[in-house]
Amino acid sequence: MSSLIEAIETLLVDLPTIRPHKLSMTTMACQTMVIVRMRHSDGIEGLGEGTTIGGLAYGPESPESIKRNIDSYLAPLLIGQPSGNVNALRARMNRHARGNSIAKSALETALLDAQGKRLGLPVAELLGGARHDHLSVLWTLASGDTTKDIDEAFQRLDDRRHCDFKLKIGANAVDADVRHVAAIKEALGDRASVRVDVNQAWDESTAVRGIQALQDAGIELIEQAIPAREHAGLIRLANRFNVPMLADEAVQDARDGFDLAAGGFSGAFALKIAKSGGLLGVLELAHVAQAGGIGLYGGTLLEGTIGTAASLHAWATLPEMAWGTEMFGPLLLKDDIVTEPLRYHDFGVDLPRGAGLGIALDEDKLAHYVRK
Ligand code: MUC
Ligand code: MG
Repeated sequence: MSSLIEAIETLLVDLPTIRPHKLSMTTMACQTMVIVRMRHSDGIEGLGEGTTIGGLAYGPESPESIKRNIDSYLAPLLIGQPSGNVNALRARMNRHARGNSIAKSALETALLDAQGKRLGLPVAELLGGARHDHLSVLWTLASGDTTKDIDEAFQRLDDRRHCDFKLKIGANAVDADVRHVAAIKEALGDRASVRVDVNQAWDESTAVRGIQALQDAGIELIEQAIPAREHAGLIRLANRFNVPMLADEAVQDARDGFDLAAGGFSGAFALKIAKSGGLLGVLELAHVAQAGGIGLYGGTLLEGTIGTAASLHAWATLPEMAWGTEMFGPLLLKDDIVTEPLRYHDFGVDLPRGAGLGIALDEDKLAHYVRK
């Protein structure tokens, strides 16, 4: 008799960031994670995390809605079910609940963590096996101040923590943003690659002007310059410029990936477990990208250690990603709620070892940061 899912607890955990993190749609001083503790009849607990950016600023799910929708709708679909068949439980959630990809990702992560612990295998092995145990990680410069960003970049380079940088732009006028980015690229020269994420802030004609100037300044990747739903516009931009486009908000799941690939998009897809409803869904998207000749990039919604570890287990099963990863979420937070933080070194991070995600909660820290 396989183990049954007995109880699912969701906790809102608020952790301060090390500095304000300025994006086109919000400035973060704190990150809120929804931590899932899923208990099973064999005594095993699976951990999951559902996290977004800036309440409802980034997308249609907020931390509070993730918790509420798990508690009221998704957990009742899972409680009492045999826990080992993740494919069946994923189908059950999708059949009875639309959308809510971040909530579903948190639950699927907890199912995989529990199954890995049960079998004594890392999640990457459940997914077919890890091809890498160290993945490159970029850093996002988003203090909102050019001089501070340059100092931060040199610090990260000197510490051998990161050698690729992403700049968050789109909150200011295009010319001011371009001056900011060009100054950082000029200061860093060949020591680092510089990319930008516009987070949908421009319309297409503004994007043409901005991207031309960024391409001239030596920027090497342009992420989500225009609104998510404008697939045709994104394809036009990809065909117009030499600098590649990275589709992020535009590509949630395999269906979006197929539409973009079939429409003639080239460049790269930002993979995120949160967008695709979990590890299984994001790997489907990765396979569509590979079939369409589109590059891979391991993306984050600025998850803490649990969500970041889950993503790393998925990325580790893929071929080397053309654009690396941005799995730096835990480094943006002042503290952690796990006993062993992830190990960042030599411009990347190690895939955690151990059964399941390879992550254990620090109960004191959790009690300290959980929303009362
Ligand atoms: C995004 O849109 O890519 C990833 C890094 C960061 O600073 O924000 C996120 C979200
Ligand atoms: Mg992005």
